[in-house]
Amino acid sequence: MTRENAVSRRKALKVTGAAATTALVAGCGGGGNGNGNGNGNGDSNDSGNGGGSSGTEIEPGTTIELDAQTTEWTGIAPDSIADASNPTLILTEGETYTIGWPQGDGGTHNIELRNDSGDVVEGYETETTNEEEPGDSQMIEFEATSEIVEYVCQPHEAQMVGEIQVE
Ligand SMILES: [Cu+2]
Repeated sequence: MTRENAVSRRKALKVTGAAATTALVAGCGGGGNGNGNGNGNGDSNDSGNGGGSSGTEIEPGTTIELDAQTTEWTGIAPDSIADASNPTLILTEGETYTIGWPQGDGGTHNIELRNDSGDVVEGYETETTNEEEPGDSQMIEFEATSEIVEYVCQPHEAQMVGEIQVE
């Protein structure tokens, strides 16, 4: 199983279906021809990606809802990110999504999508507000591009920050 760790995290996340095959091949050592059929994929979700580094694939068109807590973004929807702290989102390049926070803790928050230089991408940002139920005013519709690497609350950028991986 150590061989599996050599696979880059990104690739491991991307090819969950093939992961079983990879492990099977790795297990064959030098002698085998590695043509196992790898037909079991029932365990491909959640089991292999330990720690806080795993991401969640989000269906194109999904509205991603977060709860703006001063200490973190807490996932609300879809169910696959419910209750997760600063969930890592895996999106498909060129597809459209909506992200934002329909509820918060009354602190002053916004949401913005940033590139790896820390700059807002394509004007994808909202005005800060301390409303607890800001509704659509804190929702952003955006196209997933490889430029986008994280979603951030500007006033709490050290705590309220989550990774976006576009593939
Ligand atoms: Cu905030």
